[in-house]
Amino acid sequence: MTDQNVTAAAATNSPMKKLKEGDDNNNAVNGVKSISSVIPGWFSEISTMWPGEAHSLKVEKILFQGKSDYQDVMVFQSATYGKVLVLDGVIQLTERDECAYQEMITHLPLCSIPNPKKVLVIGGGDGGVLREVARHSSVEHIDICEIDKMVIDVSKEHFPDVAIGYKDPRVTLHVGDGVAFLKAAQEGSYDAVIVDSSDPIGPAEELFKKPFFESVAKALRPGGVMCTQAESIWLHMNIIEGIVENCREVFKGSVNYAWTTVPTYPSGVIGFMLCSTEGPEVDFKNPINQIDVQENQIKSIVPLKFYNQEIHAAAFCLPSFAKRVIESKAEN
Ligand code: SPM
Repeated sequence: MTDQNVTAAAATNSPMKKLKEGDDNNNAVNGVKSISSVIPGWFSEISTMWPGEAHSLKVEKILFQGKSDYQDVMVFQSATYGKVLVLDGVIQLTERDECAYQEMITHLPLCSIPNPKKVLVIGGGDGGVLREVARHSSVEHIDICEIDKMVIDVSKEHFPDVAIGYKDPRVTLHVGDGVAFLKAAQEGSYDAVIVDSSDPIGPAEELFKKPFFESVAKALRPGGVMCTQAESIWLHMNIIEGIVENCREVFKGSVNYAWTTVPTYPSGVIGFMLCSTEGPEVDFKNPINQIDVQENQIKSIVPLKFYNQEIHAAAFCLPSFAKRVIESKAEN
């Protein structure tokens, strides 16, 4: 394989033609060139964020391709992971393993504080985090601020079991910039803020910077919690170090790193930064809430597939190489 082949396969930022439902993967004219030319008929996730490697999925059918004001959006039917949502060439979720991410990013923070009532989701336009927040009967109000309406619309059409979160009557959707939304938020008004972002290249870049964390901390009540997507210990220790350093300076309560397995994310794992503001102490490693399986306000919601109390506690156990770096930045 030449460098030229790889570059061609990685050209996922180029404008894409919107395809009709059912256009298939063998039609090279209809934009299918965005699918990998490294392995024909497969999607390869190639990025400068994980140089020298590319996880690939066999494509059965491309269901949607479009370009929003912010990014390229694609949905395809894979041979082994169900439907796949891709933004700017990077897999955001697959039907088969999305539970491992959405359940953990939501229940790690919400099971760690007593009676969360008001929750803000930044990003998360697919609705999966909303679906998970909806499992908490103490919650009275859920705001979500997603910048890209195309992600919301495409998710409602192609991922109804994920976007089902929007059906919860406690949800208020704000389409707009999460950074601006948080700046304008009332001080001390949220019990929890969940930042379900894409990677720090593209529209989500600001969500990894210190001023953003300062806005989050300001919007939280004393002893309120944030959980944010915090990349992979195998690929991004430098990014993680920066996040931990910033969070340690901003959040005066607990600062902990947890992780989960997501087979279709690069390196197969992804982490979360969990922080609390000064106030009632939060022990993230020992969950205090059970999820009430009987009381979902959305009737057809699927049962939990991944999260349980044991995996909650285990998520904070770090391999030694990561522990050394993370704990030198954050001692808890
Ligand atoms: N609600 C699901 C949205 C997913 N948001 C996170 C996506 C991260 C994708 N990149 C993973 C790269 C790991 N280093």
